[in-house]
Amino acid sequence: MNRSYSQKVIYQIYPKSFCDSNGDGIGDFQGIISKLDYLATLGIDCIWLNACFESPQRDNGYDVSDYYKIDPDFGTMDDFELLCIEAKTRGIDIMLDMVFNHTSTEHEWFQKAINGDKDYQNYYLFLPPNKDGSAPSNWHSKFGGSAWEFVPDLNLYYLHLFDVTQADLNWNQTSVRQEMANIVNFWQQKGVNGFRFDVINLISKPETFENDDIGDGRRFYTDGPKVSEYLRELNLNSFGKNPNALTVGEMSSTTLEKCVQYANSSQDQLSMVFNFHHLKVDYANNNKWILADLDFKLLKSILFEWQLGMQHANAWMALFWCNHDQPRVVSRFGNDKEYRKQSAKMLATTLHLMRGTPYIYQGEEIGMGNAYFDDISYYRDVESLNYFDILKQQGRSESDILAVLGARSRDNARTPIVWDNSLFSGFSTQQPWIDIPNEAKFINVEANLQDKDSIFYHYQTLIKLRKTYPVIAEGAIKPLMFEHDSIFAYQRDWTQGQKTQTLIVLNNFFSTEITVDLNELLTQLIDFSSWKIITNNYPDLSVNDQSNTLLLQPYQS
Ligand code: TEU
Ligand code: CA
Repeated sequence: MNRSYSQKVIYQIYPKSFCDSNGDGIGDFQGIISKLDYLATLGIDCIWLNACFESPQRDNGYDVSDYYKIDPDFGTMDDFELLCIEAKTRGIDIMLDMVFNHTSTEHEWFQKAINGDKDYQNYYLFLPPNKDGSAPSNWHSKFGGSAWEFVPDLNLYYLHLFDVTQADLNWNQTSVRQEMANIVNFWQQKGVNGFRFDVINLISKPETFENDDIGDGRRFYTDGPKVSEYLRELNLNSFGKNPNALTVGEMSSTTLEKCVQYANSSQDQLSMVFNFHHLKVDYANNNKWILADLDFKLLKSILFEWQLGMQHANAWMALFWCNHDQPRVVSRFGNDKEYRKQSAKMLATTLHLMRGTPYIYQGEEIGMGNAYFDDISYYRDVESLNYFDILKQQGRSESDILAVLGARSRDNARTPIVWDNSLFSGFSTQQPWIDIPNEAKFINVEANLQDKDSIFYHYQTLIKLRKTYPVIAEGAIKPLMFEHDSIFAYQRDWTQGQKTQTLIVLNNFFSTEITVDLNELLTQLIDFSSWKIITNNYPDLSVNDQSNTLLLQPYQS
């Protein structure tokens, strides 16, 4: 079945760091409005706005205190509605971030609960201590420490899988599920068609809470038994009635089987899913805070496993390298020193021509890299600040921890967009909430727009290709040259009646001394004569650094 959104490309904006219009050093909606023509030039179809409802900002908006209000840092409801109108006049839809697994402890529901209101205590996971006074289970918060916080006045613990100020909601309560549907419907009535659901596969908690003696507890609360039931109900009671709805679920530590279920072809739950397995291939024993080199074969096997698995089930997935929680891909999997431009383009081609919906994280389209902050005073992210202390307590040296943060901290993705090389990079007129790394200055939007061979125009080309060739939006995928230890290659095939299209995508992932003659490789694969090269970085086709080539067999008459 065709999916209306298979040709779409979604651009993720972290509002705090995109563009500041009123000189307070914090990005805002008026700032985004001022850059909509830039995004229209790129050619994207939808803007995913990271969490922007009223929040104490302990986790930069993923701690919501009011789902019906825009956080004043970003502007007013009028500013939001103007953003929607201005985006729509450019053919761009808006996707909002629905943080439904937990609320801020400053939310009125939690405040009522903590003041003794039993109905609202049932909105959360409040549980009595064990007989020995210990927490209901030994689970860890993903931001470090226990996942339970004791409230002496109530003699109860509450669950927080993330920060202590982010209390998990009890989706087993019908009233909670109704509240969530009401929130989606409120924003749909304002013309919002897109919804990203934050860690939505964590909402089905177990009936009983037991200790995890082999892990941090995630195996007990991840992909719980009622996730699909809750998603179907939310679909029926809110976005499922909207023919233009586009929904994506962030799936934490999930499985391919579960994602096939959540994003199946009947679309009774979500349109598509984010999964993160391909972004753990440089973790040593699955630990984000222990650096390991990119395991390229593992990256290929995971991406192709998911591509083939979702294809086989006719389910749909998001395609992404970066987001606001991940280090920047050109620094992580590319080469932001000698081959920034080539590797950024190569990574974009590898991803954008696969089967699924591509997401571009703000700044990725101009090759922004990690911040590499070398002092803890530059960091803002609660997860990074917590782990700075935790890793020190574990005996890691400060220089080692800063090296790890420099590579892995979520703040790497949250530095302000560099629009030009002026004092505050065209982001603001004063010092931003988080530093703009010095070496970033020469990587800016203005320079990209002036360079016809820039990373920006390569992304623009990829977006145009997706809208031009059905083989990209709808075609089947199969791996090629899987055993090759530096080429990432695959084939796409599409047929409609008498029309066929075949696309071969070859990417040299490493800027090593390996001289890869794509020409030679291609002739091994295909009969060159009938093929049209529609884009490549290097006309001679034989490259020894990071580049890519893609070919398309034209429509057969
Ligand atoms: O992230 C889910 C999540 O697990 C993150 O903690 C992320 O995977 C991890 O930091 C990578 O090391 C979502 C949001 O995207 C994130 O910004 C929020 O902090 C988190 O949920 C809690 O709402
Ligand atoms: Ca501002």
